[in-house]
Amino acid sequence: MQISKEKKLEILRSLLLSRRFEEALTELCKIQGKIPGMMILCTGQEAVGAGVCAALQPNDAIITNHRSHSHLLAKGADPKSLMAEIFGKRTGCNRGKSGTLHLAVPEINAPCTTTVVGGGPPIAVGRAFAQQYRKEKTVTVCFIGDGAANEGSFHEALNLASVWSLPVIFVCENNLYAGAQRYEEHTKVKHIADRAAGYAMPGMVVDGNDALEVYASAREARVRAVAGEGPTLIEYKTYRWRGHGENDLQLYQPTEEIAAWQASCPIPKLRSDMLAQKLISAEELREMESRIDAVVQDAVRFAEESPYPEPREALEDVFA
Ligand SMILES: Cc1ncc(C[n+]2csc(CCOP(=O)(O)OP(=O)(O)O)c2C)c(N)n1
Repeated sequence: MQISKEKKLEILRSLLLSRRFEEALTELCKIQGKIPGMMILCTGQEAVGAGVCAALQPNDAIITNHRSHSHLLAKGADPKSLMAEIFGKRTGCNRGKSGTLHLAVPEINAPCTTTVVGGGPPIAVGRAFAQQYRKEKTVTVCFIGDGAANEGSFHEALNLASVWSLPVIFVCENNLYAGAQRYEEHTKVKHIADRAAGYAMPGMVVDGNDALEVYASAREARVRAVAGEGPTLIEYKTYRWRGHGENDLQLYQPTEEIAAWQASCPIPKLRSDMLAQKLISAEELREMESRIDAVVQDAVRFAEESPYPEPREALEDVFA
């Protein structure tokens, strides 16, 4: 598949932004009391969010999970309001009510993050049904982990999406672990994507650390979905470099395994390919990186300087 220079630049920018954003969070988390709640990072697996979202249009929706930062940034969330939300500040995208685990950014069609494992697929089916009913030429992407693919809700959602030919793309980020459980301990099939056959939909197994492969596969699934040909299940093989959360000592992840996956980091791969093909010069790359550093520093400053909500604000924007 031909991928334009502009698209490759967009994907590289998105990868770098997500990595820098989470590097900042990794450091901030070490300061006691700085960031409330549990911190769950997607460092190492950013190529999935970057590649998939680069294949989407603004009106396409994403339903994401607890490991959401790269998905939301790649879909176009404002780093400042995302960072402020993660800090629990009033200027955050959810006015400090969601924190990092329940981020919602409706203006980019990311209406909900669900941390209920397997909670996303039924919601995505509902969203895709609405898109089909309104005859929109749009799709919904549902991001889940490998552990979520063992929840009953995942199977029911795939079945219904298939029966109704819904424009939904189920994206499984297989990062080899669900909490502290290794893939082989919780799943017998070699590939999660093998399960697509049971629902008469295409299943794809793709290198999740190759951002361009990710983009190409998601684009193919999107073309099918908007043509009315129904859902696709794509499994991206990747790896999380950090623990399940930042409080996790990762004792169950062999250090050699982490090092091996770090050696196939998606960023240097795309960066060196683009340099070799003269799609970007070393100078332009340095400029891009320093612009992204500045965006992240600005976001952190904004979050730090923003006020916390007042206690009474807890009662605003709630249904009852
Ligand atoms: C229904 C439900 N069961 C258990 C949990 C606790 N929990 C949170 S994340 C997680 C692991 C999920 O693994 P996976 O789906 O592979 O996603 P990953 O964390 O690897 O991105 C578990 C068990 C939960 N949030 N919801």
